[in-house]
Amino acid sequence: MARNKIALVGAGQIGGTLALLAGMKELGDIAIVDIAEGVPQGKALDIAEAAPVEGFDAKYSGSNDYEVIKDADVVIVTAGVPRKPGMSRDDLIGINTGVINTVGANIKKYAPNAFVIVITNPLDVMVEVMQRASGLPANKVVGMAGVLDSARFRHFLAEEFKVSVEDVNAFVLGGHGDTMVPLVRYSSVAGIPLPDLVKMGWTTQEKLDAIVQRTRDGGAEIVNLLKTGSAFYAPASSAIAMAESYLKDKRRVLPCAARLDGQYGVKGLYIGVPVVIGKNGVEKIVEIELNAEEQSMFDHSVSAVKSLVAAMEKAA
Ligand code: A3D
Repeated sequence: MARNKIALVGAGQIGGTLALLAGMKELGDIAIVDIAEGVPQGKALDIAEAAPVEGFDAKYSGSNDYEVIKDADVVIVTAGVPRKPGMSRDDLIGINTGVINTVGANIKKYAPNAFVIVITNPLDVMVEVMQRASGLPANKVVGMAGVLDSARFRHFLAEEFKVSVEDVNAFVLGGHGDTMVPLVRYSSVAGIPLPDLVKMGWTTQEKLDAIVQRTRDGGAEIVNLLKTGSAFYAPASSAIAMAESYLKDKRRVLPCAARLDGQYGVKGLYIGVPVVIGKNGVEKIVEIELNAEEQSMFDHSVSAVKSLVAAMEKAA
């Protein structure tokens, strides 16, 4: 039985971490492509040499030629530039649109049956560019952001409550940016919703509001600490969870940037919503009920993403 093939476009900080995690989880063989000469080859060889020590089997190949991604089952895209301190994700739009157009054309040529996960920022717009450039159906092209944003929310909540991260569930909707909508009402500890935990005296509304804001600013917090790039360990873990759900047909319910077709009153726009990921890619978009305040935050996020798409179309 042939192993699955995972292609990684971009061999930078996230790409290298993805390559290690995919191998350690034995998700399949790994092909890495990047324009930087020697980098995909070097990372592929370095990780292949870790495999005997860690005890996993995966074949690694690295190349500057897109042919290496041929017939991949999953393609995870991080090619492009990350932001530096003081930059917003949106400042990356011009340069990364060109990169994603090239990557999309190569996915169309070499891996037209793949499930494609985009990580390059500004996320909600880049996943739109990818779907158009690759011509793949919208259920096979998604963006990674919500798993990361909700992981950050879960981490902060677990610290506040002094409980295991495993018992904290968190929900984040909307675009990946300052307008993201952490949904307090749908987030819980062992099934107990956060508003109930406030009533139970586990935390205060002020502390919860501060955690929500820290979640929104989670990416910038890491950029300011690292100074030379953005987060990469947690983004890589998050994309691997999405790839694993597809490859193993787990049907996990994960927040992803998916193309809406009337759900939440939005049509033809990629934005973060809970989806079921199984062997056909996005198998279902989960539409939850929002109260007036949540709906207004979501609408605000939708307009922010819409104006970015318009800016991308104007620049193209
Ligand atoms: P970095 O370490 O710079 O890696 C990017 C790689 O892309 C580099 O190795 C480049 O050589 C390569 N590259 C550039 N242009 C091309 C091209 N045309 N074809 C192939 N490869 C190319 O960045 P990173 O890994 O830290 O981040 C990658 C992207 O992910 C950036 O756009 C970040 O902003 C984004 N990011 C998104 C999230 C989300 O949650 C959505 C989180 C963190 C980072």
